Amino acid sequence: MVFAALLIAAAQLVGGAASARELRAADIHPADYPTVQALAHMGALIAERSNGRYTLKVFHSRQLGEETETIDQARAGVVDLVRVNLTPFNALVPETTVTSLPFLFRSIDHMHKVMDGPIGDEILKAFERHGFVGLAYYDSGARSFYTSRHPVATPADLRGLRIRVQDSPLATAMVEAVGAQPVPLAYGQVAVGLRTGVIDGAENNWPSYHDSGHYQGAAFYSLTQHSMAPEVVAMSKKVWDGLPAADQRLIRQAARDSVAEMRRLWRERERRAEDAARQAGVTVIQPDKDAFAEAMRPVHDRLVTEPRLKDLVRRIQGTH
Ligand code: GTR
Repeated sequence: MVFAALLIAAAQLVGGAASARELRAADIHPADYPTVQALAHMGALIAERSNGRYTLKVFHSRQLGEETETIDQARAGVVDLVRVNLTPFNALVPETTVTSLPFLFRSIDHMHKVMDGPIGDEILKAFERHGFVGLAYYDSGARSFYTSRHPVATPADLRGLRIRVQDSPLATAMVEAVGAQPVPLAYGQVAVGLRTGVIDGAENNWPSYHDSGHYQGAAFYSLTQHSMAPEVVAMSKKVWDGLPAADQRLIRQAARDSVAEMRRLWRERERRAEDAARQAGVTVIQPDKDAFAEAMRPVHDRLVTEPRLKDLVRRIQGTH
C-alpha cells in the first residue's frame, strides 16, 4: 500500500515537473524595487497554489528592453506578463488616459478607493479589448517635476525647458500645457539625459527619482504631485486565452493577493527614497499646486472627448 502510494506520488512529481510551465514577466525596475519584489511574491503564490505546475520568472532591470517594448512583446505573446505604469498604455487602452489625467485623484487614498473598487475593475476589464488582461494595480505614489537648471515653483518656471515625458499623448500635452518642451525618452535614458543636459528635467515619484539616479542630474524636486496614475500588472491575452479557466483564476487571484505586499514595500521605499534624496542635498520645493492644476486643466477636455470617458472622469471625481 505504502509502496503504491509512493509510486503514485513519484509519478505525480515527475508528471508535475514535466508539465511545469514557466511564465515570464517583464519589469524595467531593478531586482530590489517594490514592483519587482511584488511580482516575485506573486510568483511564489502561483507556484505554491498550482503545486509547481506554474512558475514565474521576472526579467527585471530592462533585460527585455524598455517599457513600450515590453508592452509590444506581451501583446504578441512573446512575454506572458508586464508590469508597467498606466501612462504608457494611454494610446492603447483609452480608459487609462483618464487615470493618467493631471490632478484627477485628490490623494493616494482617493486613488486607492477608485482603483480598488468597481471603476478599477472596469478599467482592468477594458484591457481585454486591446490584447491584454489587466490583473491588478500596484502603487506608484505621486509624480512631481524635477529640474537641473533652477527650482520650479510656478508653471512659468517650466517655460521653455526640455522635459522628458513617458510615451503618451497625454503626457506630452500636459507638459505643453505649462509651456515646456516635451521630450519623449525611454526611462533608461533619463539619468544620462539629465547629466548631459539633453533634457532639463523630468517628472516621477521619489523612488524612481532617487533609485535611478535622476537626482544626480536634477537637484530641484518640486512637489507638484500632478499625476497619481498607478502601475498595472497585465497579461498577454494571447497567452491567457490558452490557459484553463481554473488556472486563469489562480493567476488573477495571486496577482490580487500580491497587492498588499506591494503596498507595504512601497510605503517603506517611498520614505527611504525621499530621505536619501534629501540627505544627498536635493532642494525640495513646495510649489503653487493650484497654479499647476489650473494650467493643466485644458488637457482634460482636449484629451478626453468621448462621452463614455467623460463619464468615467465624473464618476472618479464623484468617488469619496
Ligand atoms: C516609473 C514607473 C515605470 C515607468 C517610469 C517612467 O514611476 O514605475 O514603470 O513608467 O516611471 O517614467 O518611464
